[in-house]
Amino acid sequence: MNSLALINEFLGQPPNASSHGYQIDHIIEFCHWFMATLFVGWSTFFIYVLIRFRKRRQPQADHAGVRSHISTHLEFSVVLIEAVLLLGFAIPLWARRVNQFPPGKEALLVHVVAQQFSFNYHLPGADGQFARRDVNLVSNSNPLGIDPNDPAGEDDIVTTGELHVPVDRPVIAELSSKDVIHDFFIPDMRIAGDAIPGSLIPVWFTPVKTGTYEVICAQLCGLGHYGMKGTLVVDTPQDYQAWLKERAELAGTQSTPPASTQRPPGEPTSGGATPGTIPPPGGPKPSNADAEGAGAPPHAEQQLHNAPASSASPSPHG
Ligand SMILES: [Cu+2]
Repeated sequence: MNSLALINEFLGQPPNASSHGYQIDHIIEFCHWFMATLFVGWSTFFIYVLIRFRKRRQPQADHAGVRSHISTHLEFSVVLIEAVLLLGFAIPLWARRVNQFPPGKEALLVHVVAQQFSFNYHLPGADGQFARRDVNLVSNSNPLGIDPNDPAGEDDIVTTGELHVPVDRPVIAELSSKDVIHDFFIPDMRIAGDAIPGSLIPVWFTPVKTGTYEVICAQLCGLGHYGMKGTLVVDTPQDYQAWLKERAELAGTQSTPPASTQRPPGEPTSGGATPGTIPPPGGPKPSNADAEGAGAPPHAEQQLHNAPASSASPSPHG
């Protein structure tokens, strides 16, 4: 595979970081080399024909045309190679991706809920149980509509924009969307799947290299599509446990509003909007908006719930 890797690098493909990615790289490389060979072959033939059958040399047109069968054999070979590529490589590879999911106990299951213009992640926490979600409970401080009365949700972890996963463990991401069709795409993991409202679409991958990778939306989903990016951090198992602990601690502070002393200096202690919420479009401007806008450090709670500035716009049209 490495001998062929040149063309993928040339086309700007980032290095693979997942266990199945090399198979996808291999087929992309083979297809590109195959197409490059065809391009050179047919171009050479075209130029040869232009010169060989030019009018000066061939004043009298020959209506019988080509008598040799070389081109028939060539075309048949191309069809055969394409059929082998499709039936022998592409379809079996695709079938393994969609039919052979890792067993539930072994894999890390995460719900990915896309929205204009960010990705939210829902992890089940220590009990392994996801809380019930209800679209009627969705608010700016509860982006996934998690039922606060469901005991399964007490240890659930919700993050926006950044997801951590441990290395060498399969990850199953169940994709859905709150508004329009998005596409959860992690180029380094060689994985992509549409996030469609009303559907739950699972995709899976096993990260094999620690690091920070870009998550992007691969469906034109609105005016803010260009900014719909996130981060996947592949941690060592120890770092992943530390992140889970940190998230669980942050989640524990969710229900308690920050004491007035925790507010940034200059911010009114009461009367403003609740931290972590965004006023509805056209609604009154919160009195602490200026203080927040002036670069005051966000509360931990806001970090947990709020999407990045580009995606926190309350307008569904961005
Ligand atoms: Cu999108």
